[in-house]
Amino acid sequence: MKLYDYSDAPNPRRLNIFLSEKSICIPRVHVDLLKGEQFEASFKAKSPNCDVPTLELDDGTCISQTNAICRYLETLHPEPPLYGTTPKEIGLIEMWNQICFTNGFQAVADLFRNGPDWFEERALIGPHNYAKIPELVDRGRQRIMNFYADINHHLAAQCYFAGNHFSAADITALVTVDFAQWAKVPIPKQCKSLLHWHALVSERPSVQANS
Ligand SMILES: N[C@@H](CCC(=O)N[C@@H](CS)C(=O)NCC(=O)O)C(=O)O
Repeated sequence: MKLYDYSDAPNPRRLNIFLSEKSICIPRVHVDLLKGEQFEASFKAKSPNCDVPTLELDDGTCISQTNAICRYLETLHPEPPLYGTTPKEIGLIEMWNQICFTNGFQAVADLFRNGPDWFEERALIGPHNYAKIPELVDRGRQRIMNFYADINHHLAAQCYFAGNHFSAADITALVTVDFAQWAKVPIPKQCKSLLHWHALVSERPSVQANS
């Protein structure tokens, strides 16, 4: 197997934390996103959405999309389970993973990619260019603040996103919260449960190794 990676970027970081949790080593190929290597024909043939991470299997099959790669690897390396073992855990982890990606990660991406510091015409990832919409910067910030309040409320009742065990949903949430720090939207002081959870998961060796 080969992993097409750009370790500074948040979605590759999600996968790299997952791999560290499971002690899986896969040789990496660096795709320099700042140089536009994701658009080269040879890479697009492997990753039709021109994004990383992308995993190439030994038979040449390529799988992109962080959650799809993690789920594939979870079936090969079930221990420790990061997508649950009971039907209830599996459903809850997938639910929180989706909520964190949609309400959190995409809000930060909107703020970041529609702002003045980002490349023109690259407001969305993928093979097609889209112009920025400056209004999405403020909306992104509002959505992040609402996301913080919502997950703070959720974490007041439990240690981790889907109960008593660290899971893939915690990885997506952690990377989202750290991505929001790049975008200069810190966690408000009053979100005590969220701050507590963030400190707890940030101490994990898998997170320390990919910070
Ligand atoms: N939905 C994809 C998103 C992957 C993604 O956004 N990757 C970014 C790096 S974090 C990328 O490859 N960006 C390329 C670009 O900006 O053109 C996933 O879950 O893996």
